[in-house]
Parts: sequence; C-alpha cells; structure tokens
Amino acid sequence: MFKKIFSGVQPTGNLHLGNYLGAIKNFVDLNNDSKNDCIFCVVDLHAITVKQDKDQLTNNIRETAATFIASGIDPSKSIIFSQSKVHAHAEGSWILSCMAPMGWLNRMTQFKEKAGKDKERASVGLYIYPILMASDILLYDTTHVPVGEDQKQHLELTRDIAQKFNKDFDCEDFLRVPEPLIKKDFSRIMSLKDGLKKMSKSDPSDLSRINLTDTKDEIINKIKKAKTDSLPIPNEYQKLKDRSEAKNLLGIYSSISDQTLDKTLEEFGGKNFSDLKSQLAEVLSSKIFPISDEIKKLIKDQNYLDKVLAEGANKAEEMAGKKIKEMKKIIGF
Ligand code: AQP
Repeated sequence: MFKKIFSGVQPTGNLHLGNYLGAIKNFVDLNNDSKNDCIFCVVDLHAITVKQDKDQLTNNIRETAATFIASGIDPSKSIIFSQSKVHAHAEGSWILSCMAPMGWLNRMTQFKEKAGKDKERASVGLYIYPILMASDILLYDTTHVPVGEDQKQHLELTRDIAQKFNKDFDCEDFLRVPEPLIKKDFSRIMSLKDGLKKMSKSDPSDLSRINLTDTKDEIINKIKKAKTDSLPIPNEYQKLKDRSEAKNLLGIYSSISDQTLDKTLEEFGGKNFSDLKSQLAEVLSSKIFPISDEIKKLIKDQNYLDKVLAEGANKAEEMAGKKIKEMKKIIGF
C-alpha cells in the first residue's frame, strides 16, 4: 500500500537514543520501502517555543539533518527540509488555530509537563505547538505519521482538527485524516537515571541519555552507571512489574537488537545486571558509534547539508504552497 509519510524532529540538540529508537529508526525503514513517499522535517519553528541560542540553533538544524542522513535516510529518496523555510506551515497553523477549540488544547499533557508549575510564563507558542504540528502533517496529505508514543495525543488532535475543518467548510476529505505509526513495543524509551521519566534532550543530566554523538567510552560509562535494582533479571515479562529501570534496559536491548522482549528475557533471565549491561554497551556502541562517526563527518560539510535542506525546501514548498492556496480558497480568502 502506498504511504505518504511525514514526521519531524526538533533541532534542540542532544538527539538521543529515544529519538532514534522511537522515531528515526522507523523513518529509515519507511525510507527504504520504495512504495512510500517520505518527508522528514527539521521542525525549527517548534524548537523556538522554548528559548534557543541563535548560533546553537543554526548548528542544531544542520546537525539534525546530518543525523537523518547518518542514520540511513537517503536525501535522493526522501525530502529533508527545515520547517521555517516553507511559509505555509506557519500560515496553516494560524488558520487551524482559528478552528481548534481551546478545550481540545487544554487537554494536551505535553504542555502541562513542559510548562510545569509556572504555566503563566510558558510561551503561547508552546501552548499551540500541537496546532503547528497538525499544520505540518495536513499540508502534505500525509497518510501515516511515524512518531514515538509521547506524540500520540498530538496526533489524535491532528485527526480531530482535520475532521472539524472538513465539516466546518463542507469539504469532505479535503484534509486527509492521518494514521499514527507508533511502534507497538519500546515506543517510549525512559531515562537511564529514572525509569519513570522519558529519555529527553532537555534532561539536565547527560547521564540520563545516550546521545547519538556519544563516543564508545561515553556509551559504556553511561550504561555502567544506569540505574537498576537489586533483584536478578526475571525470565517472564509479568515479573518486570514495578521494575521500570529493568524493563527499560531490557527494552532498549531488545529494540536495538531487533528482537522480542521474550527473547531477551530468555537470554538474560536469572543473570545479573552486570551481564546485561556489558552486552548492552557492546551492542549500543556497535550500532550507535557508526552513526555518531558519520554525523561528525557530515557536520563538517556545511555546504552539502545546506544544499540538501535547500533542495528539500523547494520540493516541500511546491506541495505545501499548493495545499495552502486551496485551503485559503475554501475559507473565502
Ligand atoms: N524517550 C523517547 N522515547 C521514544 N521516542 C521519543 N521521542 C522523543 N523522545 C522519545 C520521539 O522522537 C521524535 C522527535 O522528538 P522531538 O525532538 O521533536 O521532541 P520531543 O518528543 O519533545 O523530544 P525530547 O527529547 O523530549 O525533547 P525535549 O527534551 O526538548 O522536550 C518524536 O517522534 C518523539 O515521539
């Protein structure tokens, strides 16, 4: 079946194992299937919903594009571009924000988590972040959106907004209602320091995550220091209940080795965490280090990265520009 794929990653630095296993690894598989048309966006407009350093942001945009390519996305097959270069994203976001009821946005848990206790100081952009995400997706008649589990609620909102627009303007099927592509297992990778917290770029502790630019030694050290518990590894899934750190490490091992959790439990059941940790560090280094090496090489070639992003933006502009024109006509502009 033909799939039109769209997904994005924020250029907020420190791309990590969660971004890779939850999203980017999936992008690569979709890119490799000739039946799909894929668009992968560096969502820089989303990044500025929290304060960014100007020079760092410029570098992070290139580094995110480099990460896509180093992970295996082929820019001659898939479109890679940065969101701010295609004006229709912001324009679509405004139009959709005039359709979306406040009540829908008030339910978004990510805003509550990111704004924390000091909601009054959070930017309006952070609050309407999911509407910009809806605009990104809907402008390309996307059929499928590969994301980590944390983005599920935003995707449901996108579907609701598309349906509301079609109904309000009596234009059935104009905005395509997209399907989420969320991996059934290991779609949420947790912090190495706290199995109840999502692995995240903004966690102040670098030991909480494996960055895609980490060296072999850093990976080994972080896995060695990862939080575990004092019980041995069980051989049944049910016995992992309330053992979030153990579950996370076993999940990471399964996901990076492309095997089921049952198989991993069979391999490590009854053993100590030191066995799992040394194997995990080895597999992670062998899979992540080549990506990290390639990212470092690509970053040095700014002209190449800028060319990939510019070519991608031209292609994206053509598609999104056409859709926004139709959208404006439907509204009466
Ligand atoms: N821990 C995670 N496990 C699985 N998937 C994850 N993703 C992020 N963290 C995990 C997925 O990665 C894609 C890109 O995410 P993003 O950079 O656009 O934003 P995010 O989800 O806000 O990522 P972070 O790391 O949590 O960033 P900060 O700390 O800046 O908020 C998405 O598909 C996401 O699901």
